Amino acid sequence: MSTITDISGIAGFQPGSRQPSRAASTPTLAEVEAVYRRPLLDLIEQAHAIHREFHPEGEVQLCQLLSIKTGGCPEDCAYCPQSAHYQTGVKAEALLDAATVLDEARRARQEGATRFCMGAAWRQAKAGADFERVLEIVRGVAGLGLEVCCTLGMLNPEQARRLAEAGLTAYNHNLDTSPEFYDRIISTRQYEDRLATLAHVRDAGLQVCCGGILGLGESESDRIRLLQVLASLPAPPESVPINALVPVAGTPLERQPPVEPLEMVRMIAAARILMPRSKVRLSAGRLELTDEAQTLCFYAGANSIFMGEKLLTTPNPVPDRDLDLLRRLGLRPEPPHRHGEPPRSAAAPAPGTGSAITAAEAEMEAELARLEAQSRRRRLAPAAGEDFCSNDYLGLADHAGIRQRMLAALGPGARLGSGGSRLVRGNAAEFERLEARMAAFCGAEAALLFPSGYAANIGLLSAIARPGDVFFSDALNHASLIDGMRLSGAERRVFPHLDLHALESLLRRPVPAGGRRWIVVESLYSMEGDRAPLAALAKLARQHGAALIVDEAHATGILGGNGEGGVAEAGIAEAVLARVHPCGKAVGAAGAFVCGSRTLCEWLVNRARPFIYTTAPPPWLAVQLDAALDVIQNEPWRRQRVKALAAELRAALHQSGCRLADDHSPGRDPESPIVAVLFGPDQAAVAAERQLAAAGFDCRAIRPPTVPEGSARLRLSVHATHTPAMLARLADELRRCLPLPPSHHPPS
Ligand code: SAM
Ligand code: DTB
Ligand code: SF4
Repeated sequence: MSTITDISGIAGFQPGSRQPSRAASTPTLAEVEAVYRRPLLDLIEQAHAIHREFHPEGEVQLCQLLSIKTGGCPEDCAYCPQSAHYQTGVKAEALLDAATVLDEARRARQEGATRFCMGAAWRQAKAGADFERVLEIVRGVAGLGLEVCCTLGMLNPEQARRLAEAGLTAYNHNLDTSPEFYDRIISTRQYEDRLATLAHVRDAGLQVCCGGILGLGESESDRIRLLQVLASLPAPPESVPINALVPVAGTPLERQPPVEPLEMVRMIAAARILMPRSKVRLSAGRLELTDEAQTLCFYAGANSIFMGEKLLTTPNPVPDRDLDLLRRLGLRPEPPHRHGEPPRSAAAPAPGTGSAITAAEAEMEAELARLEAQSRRRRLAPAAGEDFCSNDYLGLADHAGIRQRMLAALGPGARLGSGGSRLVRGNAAEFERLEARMAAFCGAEAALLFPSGYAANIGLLSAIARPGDVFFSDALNHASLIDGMRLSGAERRVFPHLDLHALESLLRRPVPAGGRRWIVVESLYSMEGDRAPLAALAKLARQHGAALIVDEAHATGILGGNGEGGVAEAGIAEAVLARVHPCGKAVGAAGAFVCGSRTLCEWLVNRARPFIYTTAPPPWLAVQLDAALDVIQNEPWRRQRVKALAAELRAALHQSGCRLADDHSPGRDPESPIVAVLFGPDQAAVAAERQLAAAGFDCRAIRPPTVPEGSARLRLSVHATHTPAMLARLADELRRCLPLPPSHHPPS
């Protein structure tokens, strides 16, 4: 059995190539392994989703193969009936003449093929008359409007260039298996020889067709490794044939056991995920696959087959059977290319062969595929199901009274857009009135409205601190706080979440001369649901000459007698430099206030770049925020209900056996509207999200890097609009998502 070793120097192209030596982002062996070894149904499901995203639905490309020079090959590929080393009954023949080949190509086109692939049993493409004839054939086939692919053995750069000039679309040159297993199959050439030809093909601007064979006696690790090498080429191959060995009497592999059909499915699905744009070709070995197995291959992402009763020398299903299967599956052959139009390429051009834009996009694709492989690719999806994930805790995003106020304010003459930044033309009396109201509401001297919570946090922190200062930051602070601290150029010292001892010891350490200390926390943590000990923090800040900054993102509207937030509730307004009150959560709208002294707000007007260089929000936002503040003050039952329901849900979840993220937190609040159910592995949280979605609940899995590694969770948020019956049903459904306790596992 072969072992997996480092890939460096193998996947990269040879010195002298115009290509970069490695793709900008290539999957690690562990990542490929994680994809390959996923439970088969998950793997297929994911592959299918990617397939639908990148390829026309229901389309299968039909390719016709023709052996233009059969047998007598000096190479000793152990699977190949055409090798002169073995007695297989395949006779050595001369290169076919151009007219015969073109007749075959015409017939193939008539039968629905859009790609014509020609194979020659050569160690390397011949120089002289034979090569000139191949070029003539390529020109002729390309002239028929077909994609043209050749496989002629090794190529030098000049041959690759001339084939490209003649109109060749792609060159097939398989790596077949892992670099470690290769010498067990072929002794007359090296893996590196294959890579060198692939580099010449790419350099000539040709598409690369490169795949492998299953069933040679390789291990799963070899298959994983082959996938890694393929996905790590400087640009992914546009075409990836996956063959199952056709054992041919006389070859050393004649007695190999047949490949398990589901192994073909797994290989195809993994190739689809790792190389989303490539055509994945279900190639040799289809005669041994049932219709059902082929169906799964198509579902898992195969979108091309070889048609015709013969491949190069071995049998293949008859065309009628294939066409009948496609028809029964509702699949259709890829339509012919319009004559004279260059065949389109599904894959991004290789870096260096296209424009800077396509090269950049190819890098993005590679990185996205990597995220996909880690189950971390995010996708926008329309909202569906009962809302247990938004931050609209009080139900104000859909409040009839607020809507009425807005409709009344949006009558004739109302300005719809602000027309500029606050400092140019975008200021409005409504904003200033609203800021004064917000300041009074939360007991601050002044308030300043930013377009979003993110803008407020980065604007505030980058404007107040400078290099030489030190931020003391809770480990679970929001990304916008982290970004603001980074932008300021000040040092950042991170203390474990809510750990005041650790904070104190960091505060004791010296800061650079003239440097100031800033402590940054959230009052209610968005991904845990626990609360910062604000009074103790204020005390520490005073003792160590630090200024305290509190992000009230999830506390605004929830904490405090009137919903003014955690700082007001703790009675420490005087000890806090700035509070940030985003309005996109319980306030149900958008924008965010920074509340503090008049001096602070004036400083931000002059120095906070996200305030200065942004178009002011539309004036109607001031109306919506004003109306929402009225509701927050006048309808205290909303926050009381949220808290009571949250306590009920937590109790039910504990009873169901769920672990909550704040179970052991010193800041645990049984009434917190944020209830994070811990799953640990990403896949478990994602599976629970899907299961709940199927039951009609919209709950989202939160995965790293948003939360620490190994702590993927479902973050539930409780709303005033929920009912006890809904919560009970949710808790019940969640219980079904939990892994079985050890005593319930069947004996192994
Ligand atoms: N000399 C060319 C070369 O080696 O690239 C000739 C093409 S060769 C026939 C193309 C591919 O067909 C091989 O790389 C292998 O993947 C596949 N192949 C050859 N014999 C096979 C067999 N008996 N079963 C399955 N696939 C086979
Ligand atoms: C590929 O990967 N499979 C095709 C094509 N590329 C050239 C060839 C399959 C050949 C199977 C053995 C034979 O028929 O000789
Ligand atoms: Fe067969 Fe190609 Fe190997 Fe020759 S080089 S033996 S044709 S697979």
